[in-house]
Amino acid sequence: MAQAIGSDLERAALLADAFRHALGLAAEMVGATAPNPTVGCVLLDAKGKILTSAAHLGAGQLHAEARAIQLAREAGLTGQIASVIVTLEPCNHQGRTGPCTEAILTTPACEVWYALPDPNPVASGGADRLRRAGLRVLSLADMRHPDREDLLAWATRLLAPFSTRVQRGRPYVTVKQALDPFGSMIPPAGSKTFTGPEALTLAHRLRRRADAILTGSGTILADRPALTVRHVPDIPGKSRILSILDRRGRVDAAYLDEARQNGFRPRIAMDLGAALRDLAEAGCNEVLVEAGPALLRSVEAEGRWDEWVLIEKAPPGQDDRITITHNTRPA
Ligand code: AOF
Ligand code: ZN
Repeated sequence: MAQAIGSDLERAALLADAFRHALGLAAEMVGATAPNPTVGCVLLDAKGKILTSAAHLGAGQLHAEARAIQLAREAGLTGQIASVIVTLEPCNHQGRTGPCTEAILTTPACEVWYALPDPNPVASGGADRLRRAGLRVLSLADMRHPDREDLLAWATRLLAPFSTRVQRGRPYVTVKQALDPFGSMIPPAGSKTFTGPEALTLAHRLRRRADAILTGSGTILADRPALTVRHVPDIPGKSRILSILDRRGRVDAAYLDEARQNGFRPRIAMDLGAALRDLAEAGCNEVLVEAGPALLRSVEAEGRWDEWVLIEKAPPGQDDRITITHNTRPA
């Protein structure tokens, strides 16, 4: 077995760098992996030098660890693998792909550092499995480095859409709400928005990372919104569910057809709870709510949200500035 990176300060710094690198790779895949989590992995040699690194690219494809190991194999570096640094506990199950624990055990790695335990009961247990096989297995919480809390917070945020779906049976809910200076959500007659390009880009970034958009029949009938990603490049090949709360069946077939042509899979739901359950069952890790005041009131009253992005236009006379506030619901 290769020698592991140790515990002195220099090695802790290498480890923190490796976690930062792995988290950065995972962050690039936000919105692309549902129903799977975003995961990044870095393989180090005994001196703490990066051999290969990889992210999980999407459901059905290799997990981050398996991909990093495959890259090492292709580069003839397998024999030098000493440490595996990964943003999620290696899986221990046969799913769409094989268990990462077994992939790791085919290498000379003697040490595994993972950021967070796997919240998915079906796949968890990887840390124990690797320990039983004689590896030194540690989590980011064990790392002695001043950046530990920041890295943990980043890892937790990256995993939140997946862990929310797995643990709470609903997707991570992001709400986007735009308000004019008088607290109204209704844009002036003849226009669909009252905020400028900055808010528009933000809205489209939120759509990009979402696996579904949730809205109400009122919004559809009033605006016939496209709800597509246009102001930022979309994730190639991604199709989203468009969940519409429409108890009375008011949304017309022509709108639903248009939505399909725009790449959506439209679904009608009777209430918020049913819509969220349906989206979780369909494998959506994150949903963006773009809706009118009535639906937003239910979301708030029922506490079914995780991040509330408020875009407020400044009162007249104060330039054309907007304020963007990201609120996170306390766990
Ligand atoms: C991922 N990517 O890099 C890791 C995952 O059906 P499968 O085989 O893709 O397994 C999915 C589960 O594997 C997932 O729910 C999670 O618990 C675990 N780890 N998943 O998609 C990865 N490390
Ligand atoms: Zn895995």
